[in-house]
Amino acid sequence: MNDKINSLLSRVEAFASKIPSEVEAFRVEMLGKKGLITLLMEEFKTVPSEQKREFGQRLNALKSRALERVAELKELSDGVAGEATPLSRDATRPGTTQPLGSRHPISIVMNRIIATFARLGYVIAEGPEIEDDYHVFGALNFPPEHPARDMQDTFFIQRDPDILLRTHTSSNQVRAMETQQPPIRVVCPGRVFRNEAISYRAHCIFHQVEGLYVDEGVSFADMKQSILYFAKEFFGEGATIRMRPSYFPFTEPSAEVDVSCNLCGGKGCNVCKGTGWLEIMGCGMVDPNVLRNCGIDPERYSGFAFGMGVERIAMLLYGVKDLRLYFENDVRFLSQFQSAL
Ligand code: 2NL
Repeated sequence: MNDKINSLLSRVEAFASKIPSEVEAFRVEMLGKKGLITLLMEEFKTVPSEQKREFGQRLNALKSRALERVAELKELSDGVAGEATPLSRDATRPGTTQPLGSRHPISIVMNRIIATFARLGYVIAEGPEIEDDYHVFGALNFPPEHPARDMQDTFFIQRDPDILLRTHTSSNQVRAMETQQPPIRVVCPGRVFRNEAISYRAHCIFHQVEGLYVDEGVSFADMKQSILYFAKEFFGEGATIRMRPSYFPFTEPSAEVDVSCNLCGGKGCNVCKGTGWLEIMGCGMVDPNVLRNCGIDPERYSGFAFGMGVERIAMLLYGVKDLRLYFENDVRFLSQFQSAL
């Protein structure tokens, strides 16, 4: 056993070929299934137990040395003349590029909405996602028994009926009015939370952009023209809008805004469900009670406000049929969206 180990060890040390096929043949001869070292390992089982310790250590050293030697020679054999140049050694090969990340489609749409209103002089106002009842409901003229104040519709924090996740970003406009005097022009982008069952058209977390303009003599006509400007900037010069009467606790009068469907040009398609119109936002003249609650004199000032769901607009814009795609972060979906903003 001793002699066999010594003889194999000298063969391992003496072997020095750099030709890949020879190195491989040597590896098989020594370490293959029926290789010399492998067979010696088998033979080791018959060694008397008092010699097992010594031979075991020497055999293991032999095997490691053989593995080491084969690896060394394989490394040196890379690129030897007569063999194909391995890809890893081709210095003229172009480098691998790291794939660039892309912005989330909701961020892209949100940034575009903000940029459009920024051109009309609106500034961004942000605030907390965890809010108190007053800034989300109280100041906005929600009656005490309004269903939005129910556990069914709003997420409350630790059963405290005063602390909740904001259901709209209007709370930031309330804060803007509390801390500034008119003229006020703000847009409030952000995440909002509603206790809803998740489906292709609803999620319990979504994004909103709301806007508010308060000054002397602000009229419904100003609101209509500002929203028309937004629609043309956002959906294209050919876009037109229409308003339908609606109701919100915080505005009077209130309206839903539709934009002409640019997919079918108004003829009717499956996105606009044959109507030629797509609903894009709600709006209205700020209720005098809301202005008063926020420390602004409704006898002197008036204002309009609007709010839109970013997921909804993004679905219309990109023809996405299932809103849940925006929350799954599947790279195959996300990498399809490109943006400059
Ligand atoms: C919608 C409708 C709307 C507002 C939001 C607002 C904010 C203040 C005062 C008055 Cl501080 N109004 N915001 C007004 C009308 C509509 O949103 O459908 N949003 C997704």
